[in-house]
Amino acid sequence: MNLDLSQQLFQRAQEVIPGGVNSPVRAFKGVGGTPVFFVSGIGPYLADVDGNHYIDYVASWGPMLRGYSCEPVVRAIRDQAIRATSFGAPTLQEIEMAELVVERVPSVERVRMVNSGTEATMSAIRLARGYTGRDRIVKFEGCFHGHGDSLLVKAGSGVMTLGLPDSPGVPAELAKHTITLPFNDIRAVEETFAGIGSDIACVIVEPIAGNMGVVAPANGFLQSLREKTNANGALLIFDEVMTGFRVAAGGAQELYGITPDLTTLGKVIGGGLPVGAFGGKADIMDQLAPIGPIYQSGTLSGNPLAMTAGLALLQTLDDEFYTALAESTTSLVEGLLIEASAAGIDLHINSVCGMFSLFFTAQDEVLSYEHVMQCEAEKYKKFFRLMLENGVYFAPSPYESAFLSGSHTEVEITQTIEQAGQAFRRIV
Ligand code: HOZ
Repeated sequence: MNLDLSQQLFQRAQEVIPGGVNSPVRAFKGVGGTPVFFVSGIGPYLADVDGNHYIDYVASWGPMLRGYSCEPVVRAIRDQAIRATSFGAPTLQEIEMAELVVERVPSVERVRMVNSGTEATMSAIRLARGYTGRDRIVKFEGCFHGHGDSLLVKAGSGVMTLGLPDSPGVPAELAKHTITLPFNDIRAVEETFAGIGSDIACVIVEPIAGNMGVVAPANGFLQSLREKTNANGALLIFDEVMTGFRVAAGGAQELYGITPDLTTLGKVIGGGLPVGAFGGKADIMDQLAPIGPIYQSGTLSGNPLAMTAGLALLQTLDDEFYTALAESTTSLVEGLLIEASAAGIDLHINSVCGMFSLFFTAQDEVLSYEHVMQCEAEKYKKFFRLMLENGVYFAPSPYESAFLSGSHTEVEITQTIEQAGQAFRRIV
């Protein structure tokens, strides 16, 4: 495969952009080689600057739920761009988006728009601290909630990919308020609450972890978080930046039947444009300025371009869509496992409707950061490179989720399984 132009662009980018990228995982440090520079996408396919084509499983890290260049989204963006892209003032579109979120996401009675998942989680943490009058927060190993200071402690995703410990620049005085527990460890949660429960402002969790690869909640884990936070006057925040509108219309909270106090949402609700949101119970959300004392704001928040694009996408997502997405995920996962077994490769795949991760391991289950760290990341790197060379683009890190869209048909799934079979035989 010829990647000459991508290589040239990466050289040029490194002169003016730190590491040549605007988000670390994109630099391919987790998998080696040169990042691919893309020019266009249609459905499940991407095209790069060198004219190569790929079946894509990154989906812009989630939001391309119907694939690239989704017609209603493109039309909505074009029509809105002609009118205006931003006013910094209220619009009808932001009410329609808020109404849609409130209607579909079970725990949300009020919602505020921001511009990224990071902004959403930072704001939700501030709100939880302001509402409870407490400073301490609990998060889980391997869960990534954006790069806000309080949350960049034992975070997954990019920091795992690059093998970085906690980031310099986060004041120790702030980091000391963040308590990190093992994901899916109910006993650790119980012990923590037994010790300092009355100091905890909130527990924040990805209800399905997606930033150490996909790790679903063990039976009873989310329920235990709900019970302990309720009993101790702490808030429960579900970070549904990845899972919102993806694993079900109402996100993971609908799938597992657990109602958090606050929910953070991200890129999906912008249809691929930069958006985030946080929402929850009315009495908590109404503590925000201008009616409450807790401050949060943003010029581009709720801008009509992103709202219109997001609405256009979300309005296409019905029950049939989720049923079909779950079925194609199962069929791809089953095919990959059959090929791995035929090639003599130890492979475990975690998946939940449209999200999946390949763990090269003989472990029967991958339920925690510890389990993830026991997997053979080197094999993922080889797998990634072989798939890329053969026109299939997976996440350039062993610690990210792969994403399927509604535009992946049997054709792409069969081709992916065939390519994977060949790759597995070469990495034994
Ligand atoms: N770690 C991010 C997704 N979970 C990567 C985002 C990006 O590089 O765009």
